[in-house]
Amino acid sequence: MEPSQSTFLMLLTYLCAMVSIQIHPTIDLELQYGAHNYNPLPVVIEKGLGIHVWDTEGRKYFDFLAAYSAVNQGHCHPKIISALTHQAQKLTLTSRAFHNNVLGQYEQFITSYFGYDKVLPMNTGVEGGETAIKLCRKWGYEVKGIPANKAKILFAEGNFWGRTLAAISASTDPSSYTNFGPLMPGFDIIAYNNLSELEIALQDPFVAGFMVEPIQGEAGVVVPDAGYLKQAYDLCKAHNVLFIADEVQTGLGRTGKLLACDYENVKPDILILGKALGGGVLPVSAVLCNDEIMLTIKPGEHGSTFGGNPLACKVALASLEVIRDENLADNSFKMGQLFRERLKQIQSPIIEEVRGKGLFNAMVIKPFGNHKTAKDVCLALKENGLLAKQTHHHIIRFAPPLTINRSEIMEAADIIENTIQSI
Ligand code: IF1
Repeated sequence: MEPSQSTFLMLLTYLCAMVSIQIHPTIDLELQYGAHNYNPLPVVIEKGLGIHVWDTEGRKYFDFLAAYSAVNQGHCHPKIISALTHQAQKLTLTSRAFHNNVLGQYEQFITSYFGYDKVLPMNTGVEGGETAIKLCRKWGYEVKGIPANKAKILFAEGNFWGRTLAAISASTDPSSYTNFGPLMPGFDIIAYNNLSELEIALQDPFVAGFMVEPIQGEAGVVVPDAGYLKQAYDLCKAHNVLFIADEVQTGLGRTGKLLACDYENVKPDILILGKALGGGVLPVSAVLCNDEIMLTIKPGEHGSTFGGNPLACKVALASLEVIRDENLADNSFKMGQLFRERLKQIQSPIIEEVRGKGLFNAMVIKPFGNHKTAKDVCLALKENGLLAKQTHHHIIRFAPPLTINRSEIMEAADIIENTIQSI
């Protein structure tokens, strides 16, 4: 976004706040009393169930963002809500100072489900990323033998894994890191989907890990070439470097497989999960790896107040059982195929590309009218009963809950076509 545009937007926001224009009482309160760290679509949601949400006026929408893939199981899934409410009336938080009767059962389930020796439970996705980096560095020093404080971790251009100082230190998006410095050292950037750049970077013996999204989400659902993940993994193994998969957004069925890495039978050395692990009701993240890496962290060297709390564990168990028992990955694959085929039939001069895997899709929009962008399409979609969010001005992400069925996905595609044609 140009500085002048952002200044104008800020001015407009403050003007609304100052004169308290009644856009909507709730929006007004947010403008007046909340940080202005988001610029949401002008819709106030009051209720969610399955693939739909309703605003305060009772209007119904298809939710095609699913809270950035944190609601893969659909809003307020009965099994997940039941797990939440039952546990909430029994025990919610003990901290890790004491054991609780749920954590071990959850850890056994999730490590067996994904095939790893151990799991380190955290809360948000970015804490999962931070945890993975700490494990990778520790392993780099204590197992690989990298000299103290010399470890490097590679990231791909266009990566996004959260908002902490470490996450923005890896970012290549100025809006993520400008004026938040000094940034964290030891992070090197290579082009995404570029094996020769990776091979060159891996010549450095101080590289401990390569952390990468199997499909880049925030960058605009950027799908790498077939074979990239497997060849990147093999290159990392050839140089004794850990392959770290950030599946916070692509995992848990979103791309049509349980994990996006499954498309190439890649088993990451460190797997990061988040978002839908909490079933859309609680922040739950997890870092999975085998003992050689996980046991480099000793008691007292990492953790968090809420990490592994019994309420989150019960919710995560239910969230994973729903994904397994309702075959959500398979449904994501089939509905995604249908959806992309349907969108590709839309004849419009403003559509540049439709891409994705499973129900993780994006439409690239050419600027149209007098500098109208993807945001204007999203505003029009909202008026027609479908909520989606643009990323980087010209890309619309379409990512509904994975429970969507054939008639619903076709109805949603009709809304998208009618909206595009009406613009
Ligand atoms: C916001 C974006 C998506 C992620 C990947 C880790 C995290 C995320 C691949 C951190 C989080 C969220 C952040 C959220 C919006 C959303 C987002 F637009 F910001 F970039 F999905 F693409 N790895 N992504 O996508 O997980 O700490 O947020 O639980 O900041 O508004 P988190």
